[in-house]
Amino acid sequence: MIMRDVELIGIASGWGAPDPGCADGPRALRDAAPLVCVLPPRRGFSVLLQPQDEPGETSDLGQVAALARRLAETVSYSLLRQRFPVVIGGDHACAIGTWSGAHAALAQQQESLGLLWVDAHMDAHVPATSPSGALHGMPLACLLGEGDATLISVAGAAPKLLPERVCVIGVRSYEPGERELLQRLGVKVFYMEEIQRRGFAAVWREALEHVRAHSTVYGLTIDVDALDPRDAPGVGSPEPDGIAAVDLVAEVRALAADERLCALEIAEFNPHHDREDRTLRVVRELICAVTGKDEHDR
Ligand SMILES: [Mn+2]
Repeated sequence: MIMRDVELIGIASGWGAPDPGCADGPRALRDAAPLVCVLPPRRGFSVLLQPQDEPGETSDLGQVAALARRLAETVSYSLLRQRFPVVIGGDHACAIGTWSGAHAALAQQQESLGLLWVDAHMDAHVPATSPSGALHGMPLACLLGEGDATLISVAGAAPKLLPERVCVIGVRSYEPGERELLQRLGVKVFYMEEIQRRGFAAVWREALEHVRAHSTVYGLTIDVDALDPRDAPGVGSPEPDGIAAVDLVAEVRALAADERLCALEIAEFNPHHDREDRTLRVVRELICAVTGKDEHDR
């Protein structure tokens, strides 16, 4: 199991998404039964970052960039103290902060950062290709050094990720522009169709081996919408026919023994769309799985 202390970091922001409801994800998780696998009863997040301005006071981009800088500092500090950060979004624009911060800390230690990106979408738009302009559709492009100058330079110069160190898994909804970007850069994408054909475990193993072969340490970012909406309906952009929650939880549990896994991020949990706390339960299971413990262990 993970031997480092787990540090739970919440980011209560929906500024990157058209539906801001996932800002309430961290609080919904905190207010549910205590996460005894990670935290003593009633201890909440180590850090819960919230937007400092009211809607309308600044631009979405200003808010997202300011939060990304604070999150990057928090994650970087956590890693430099040998902790294992678990970031709970918030919309997936939080990935800009999480992995820019991880990159900054790891570069100081002469480590190279890889990333497994589990998502129904590619999150690889730049402003020119995005039909909606929503920033939660852009974090992977930003981390690869493509897009808005403010966002790509959070916590240091771009790029934070090299294309060969990244795999995207579970994709089934995207626009041509972002597909072209990932193809041009050479990022490996495992579509849902391939997962259905070969099985999740086989595809996961290949993606993991690819990321491990090209980096010294790696992170895992999970957009909850990668999962099948029957298992995880509490998201802003549901897409049918996704990954079975039980499959992903099993693979995350297997990673708990890997010292090269440096951080976990779970984004886009929107409690307002949840049904019977299904999504809440999956998020809790994923957090406990990465610690190698059960929900009820102490
Ligand atoms: Mn996403």
